[in-house]
Amino acid sequence: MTITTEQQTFALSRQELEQFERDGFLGPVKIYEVEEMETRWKTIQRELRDRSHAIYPEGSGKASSISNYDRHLDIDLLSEHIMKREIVDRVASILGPDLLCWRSEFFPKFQGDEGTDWHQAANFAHASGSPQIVWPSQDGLPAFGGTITVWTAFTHSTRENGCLQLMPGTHKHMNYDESKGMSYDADAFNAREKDGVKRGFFGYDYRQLQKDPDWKPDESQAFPLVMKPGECVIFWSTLMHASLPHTGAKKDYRMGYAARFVPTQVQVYPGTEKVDEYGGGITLDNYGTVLVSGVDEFGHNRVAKESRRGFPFVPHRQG
Ligand SMILES: O=C(O)CCC(=O)C(=O)O
Ligand SMILES: [Fe+2]
Repeated sequence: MTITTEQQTFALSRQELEQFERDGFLGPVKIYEVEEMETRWKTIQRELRDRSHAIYPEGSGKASSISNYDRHLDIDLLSEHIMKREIVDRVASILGPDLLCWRSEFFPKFQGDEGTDWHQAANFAHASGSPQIVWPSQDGLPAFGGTITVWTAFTHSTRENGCLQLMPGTHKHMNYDESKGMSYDADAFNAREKDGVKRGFFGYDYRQLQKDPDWKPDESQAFPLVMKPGECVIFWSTLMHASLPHTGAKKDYRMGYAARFVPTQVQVYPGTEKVDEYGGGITLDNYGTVLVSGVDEFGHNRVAKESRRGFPFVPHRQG
């Protein structure tokens, strides 16, 4: 009798990889059954309110968008989520086996909320002014950068409740310069229209970062990504992405949860102790990256071995 110990992996096929390279995204990809996601989300929602183990204190008002970062470091179901083979194996196919999760965040849209501005992010200096991820330079030139984002729909995501929009194939050229700086204006929330669509960037106007102030995103290239609860989309943060405003019913809110990954050679928050953005601030005293796969031969970053509630972060082995 032969015993097979082979474990299922979720590595991308060659065809999927080619598609990803061409389009800059892949999805929707099912991670959880709808019912399972709905059950999980109920528990997560309850646990989110308990900040006793969260690494950042609660932000007030608009700053709450920043204090909802990194709850994978204190909520077991989110710790488990960012470590899920269904996610990690796929990201490892793109970035290589040695992988860090450096950020997770919630993206809610409630009734009446504006859509998210069109944007691209390479080093995530856009709001704080300091690069949050820095790739090693290549041939003496600064590397292009970016992170792989896995955005999972925790609720239905529809045209009416503010689903994501993507522009395929736009991930290799940056239309924005993240070092330009944007001005924060809490009053601008839900107050601006851009080409007839209510949009903003959580208190900023992403158009301020345009390399060419006269340029406009070509909306004809965009398509809305409708997703069921438990489905995710995997995309380069340098892909042109946005979301529609929530024009639907009150009970039909949408909740996305983005987990962001980089290979271990990337420096996360280099030289940064405090991050000021979105009208709030966080200190990184309790922050750590999570090694979700492989080994860290670089030692650039603090790596959390377990969550704040003792969930063990045991990296997966690829291959
Ligand atoms: O969910 C949204 O509206 C925006 C998400 C986003 O920009 C991201 O995940 O990088
Ligand atoms: Fe984004």
